[in-house]
Amino acid sequence: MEQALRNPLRPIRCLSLGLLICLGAQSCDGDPSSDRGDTGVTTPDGGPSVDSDTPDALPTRVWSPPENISQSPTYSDLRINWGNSVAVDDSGAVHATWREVVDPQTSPLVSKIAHRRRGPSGWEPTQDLSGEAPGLGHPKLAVDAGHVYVVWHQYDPAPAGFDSLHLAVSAAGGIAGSFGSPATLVDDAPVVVSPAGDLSTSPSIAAVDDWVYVVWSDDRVVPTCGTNVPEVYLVRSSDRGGGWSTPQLVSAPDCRSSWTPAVAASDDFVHVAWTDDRHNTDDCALGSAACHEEEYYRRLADHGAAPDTPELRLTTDDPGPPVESWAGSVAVSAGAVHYAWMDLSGGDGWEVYYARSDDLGLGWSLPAEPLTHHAPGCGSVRPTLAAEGDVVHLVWFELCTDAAGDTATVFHRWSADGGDTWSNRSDVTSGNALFAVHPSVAVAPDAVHVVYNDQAEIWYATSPGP
Ligand SMILES: [Ca+2]
Ligand SMILES: [Ca+2]
Ligand SMILES: [Ca+2]
Repeated sequence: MEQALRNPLRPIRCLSLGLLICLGAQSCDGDPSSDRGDTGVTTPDGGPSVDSDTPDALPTRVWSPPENISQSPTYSDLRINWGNSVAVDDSGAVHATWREVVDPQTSPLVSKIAHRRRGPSGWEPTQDLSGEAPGLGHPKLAVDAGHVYVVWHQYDPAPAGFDSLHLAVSAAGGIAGSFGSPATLVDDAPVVVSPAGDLSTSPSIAAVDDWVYVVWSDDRVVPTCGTNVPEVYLVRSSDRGGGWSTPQLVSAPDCRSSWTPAVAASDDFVHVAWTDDRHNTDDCALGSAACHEEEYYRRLADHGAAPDTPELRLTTDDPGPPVESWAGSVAVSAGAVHYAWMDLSGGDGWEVYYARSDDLGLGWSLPAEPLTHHAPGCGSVRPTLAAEGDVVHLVWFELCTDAAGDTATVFHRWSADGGDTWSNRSDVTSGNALFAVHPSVAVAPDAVHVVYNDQAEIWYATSPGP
């Protein structure tokens, strides 16, 4: 919770004080235009710096014209890259979920959760998965075995900090009218929240066959710490969301924040990666330059019953002042685990880095260079990954500060060899971005699908081929 003051990227900002600011300025949680690491950055040589123009690289993808899929008079938004806002099922149907803010004058915002399905005949009518309620967080989804699972949190600041996780399930591929009423997945007792406290927020969800997994950062009281500290928890279902386990810890309850958890699943393994503050050497709440964050990973076996690896540290800052690492996205395919996150290593603002394990999480190859090279005055943030066989897709947005007004564009790179080599980047918006942020990507054998948020609407673009 100490990062409430320090890190403007944290999710809770859009659930409390930052709500109205978020709507007006398009620069709240996840739109890190106010982040100190993103202002005034320049490349070392002062010249243009975009993603490398590599000879013989894979062709860049060509995208369909962006399609407005929310088409609502209310404010439609996406946030938080460690869960998926888009997925594609075995039939090829595409599923997107987002939040509709129905009353921007309220705090917490009165919102509802939306889902839309793109079947063989195109986009079907938008479905409301929840009623209108204050404090609904941004939904994330997973699909498998004919089921669609959408999870979100709800934050209620009064009379004390309190929140819960909710889940809506369709057993009929997300077609109209097939979602059941939302069930309460995790219902926290009210927690004792320190002044800028965080709560159960921003879950990530994965599904394989009958199994469904939800991870989230929950700052319920950790008895050994004597206070509330965010740690990563998991709940799981063996029967397609019918029944759920009690919350179990994934990160060590060490009195240092562990959060931004992402989850993927393969066979009976569950892969969880997150950002961890255990290496902090100073008080992050004071904005100390010594604040230290690193990326961590842990595998759980037997469908998440128990960890079968230690917590594996993926990042290590270079000598010198520690730097922030944040907000990863995990995908698993063809025996490999792929992880991308944003990092201030290099001293030139945020860039996206990528790591891979070729043995389902036991050993990891770590990058020497980022996968992005942003333009001067910009930052590369909020990566999400999707993988299909040896094909890996990465999307992110590049946020640029400008006296005439900040801009943001969604970019994409892909790999056909499991992440060894990558295409040059392409602009998913085909030049149509005004302030395009928070992309999410999904892949199927016949197409790759991206959604993103721009100007209070949700936009979709696709490219043929895996
Ligand atoms: Ca809208
Ligand atoms: Ca911890
Ligand atoms: Ca770091």
